[in-house]
Amino acid sequence: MKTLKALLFDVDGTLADTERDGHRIAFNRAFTEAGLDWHWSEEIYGVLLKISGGKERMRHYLRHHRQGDERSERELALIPDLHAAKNRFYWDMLRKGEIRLRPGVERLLREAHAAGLQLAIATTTTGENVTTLLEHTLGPEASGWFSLIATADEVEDKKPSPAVYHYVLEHLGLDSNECLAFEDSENGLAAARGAGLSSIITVNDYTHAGDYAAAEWVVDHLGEPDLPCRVLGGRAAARLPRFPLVDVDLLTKIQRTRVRGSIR
Ligand code: XBP
Ligand code: MG
Repeated sequence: MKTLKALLFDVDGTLADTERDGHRIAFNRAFTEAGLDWHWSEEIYGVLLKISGGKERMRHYLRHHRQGDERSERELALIPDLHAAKNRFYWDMLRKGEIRLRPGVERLLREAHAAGLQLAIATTTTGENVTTLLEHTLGPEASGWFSLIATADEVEDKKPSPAVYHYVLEHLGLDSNECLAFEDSENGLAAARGAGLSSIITVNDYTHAGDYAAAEWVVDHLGEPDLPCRVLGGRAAARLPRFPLVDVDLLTKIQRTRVRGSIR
């Protein structure tokens, strides 16, 4: 029987609330620095988040939110520089410790690593954003806990494309039945599912209203001993009701139940 061998983690919104209080702020700083009158409110950013990828998101904003603006075509050419500036501002926030990991993330990473499970990252953001986040939340050695960090630097097609998950499975040499994915959004769930993976969804303020019926387990966060998670749904939820937090024991049960086919 296939056993659980690896946990695959999305980054933005899953490891940390990097969107509203991280990338969004950094985008706005880049816009101001460039002398642009663009501003992404919390509300508009929630709409724009349906588009994966910061450059793609800016392109979408220009095409769909500033239609009729004759400057838009000229401004499209600014996107690569704006994206680089956004990342500089974002790294600055990470280095200052302004973005923390979500509840249970460090606990689960440490527990899984100690239990001999492989860890991998599957994200649509770029590599330096991931390594800087890991370094400034978990310490300089934390990137080394991961067998593979797969990002937009390696895989061009962004979620909901399953490409990044296919890349991870291929490079780890694992079957989708031997892994579980951690995601926070509909795009992320679709990407994981497209690669045949089961997912645990930790929703956040931007993603809680999504449709996660196809996920195994949907929670508000991974949970801590003094901060139990709230189970919001998922196909395994009714069968495994007594888990106050997401740990290796629970994940092993979810994976076994899935492989035996008793949930599907
Ligand atoms: C989230 C994204 C990214 C980030 C910004 O990726 O869609 O675009 O919002 O990062 P994931 P970039 O949830 O897969 O981690 O500017 O580097 O795209
Ligand atoms: Mg995400």
